Amino acid sequence: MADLILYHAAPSRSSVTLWMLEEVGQPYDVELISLSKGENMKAEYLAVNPMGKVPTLVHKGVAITELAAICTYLADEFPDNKLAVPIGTPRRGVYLKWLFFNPGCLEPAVIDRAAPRKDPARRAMLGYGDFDTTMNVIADQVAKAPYLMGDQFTAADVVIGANLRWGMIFKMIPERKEFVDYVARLVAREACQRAEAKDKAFAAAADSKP
Ligand SMILES: N[C@@H](CCC(=O)N[C@@H](CS)C(=O)NCC(=O)O)C(=O)O
Repeated sequence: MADLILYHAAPSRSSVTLWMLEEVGQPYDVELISLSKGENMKAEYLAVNPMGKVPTLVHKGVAITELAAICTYLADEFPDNKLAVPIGTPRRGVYLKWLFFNPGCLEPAVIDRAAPRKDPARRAMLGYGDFDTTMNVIADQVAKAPYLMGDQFTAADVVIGANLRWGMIFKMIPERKEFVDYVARLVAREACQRAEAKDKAFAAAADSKP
């Protein structure tokens, strides 16, 4: 058994970590969790992730949850493919900003728009401020350079890029040219394509399971 085990539902947010594992290139095993059959709420899985959510990555017996944390961890732990900006430069701070921007701003902005509150919250109360500003900040960055950290592809592109990609597919994020071009650069990556092919096979296997 590999040191790394991904608890995964195909396709779901854990597909982001599947892509990240392909970028990292270390051996890993996958344990498929069926959300439709409620396997994520069974005691056995709750012992691994008490939130009952995927992904969970287990590394050497230690469970790590939250996809942005998992991607940050993998990039630091396996530095050979230069998917992180190392500690010791202010660029590291900017890199972390983008990793936190997904769960802190992009995802809540998209979900709030998809499931609006009865009484809209004031801009100042929302960590992301407003939807359009959140989108503009990302669009400005990816229009300036191929990746969020300039010429360096990093874990931040996996986290934000995957969200933009799925958000556009589900019509929850506007198909702006900046996003379409950026996502096309990401999808062209071999690791992303490998992850996608594996995910399709995982989904088919899950469908045919009784
Ligand atoms: N904050 C978590 C969210 C994970 C999440 O919501 N995963 C969904 C799949 S896309 C899930 O496990 N849903 C099952 C459920 O809540 O019952 C992360 O970023 O990893």
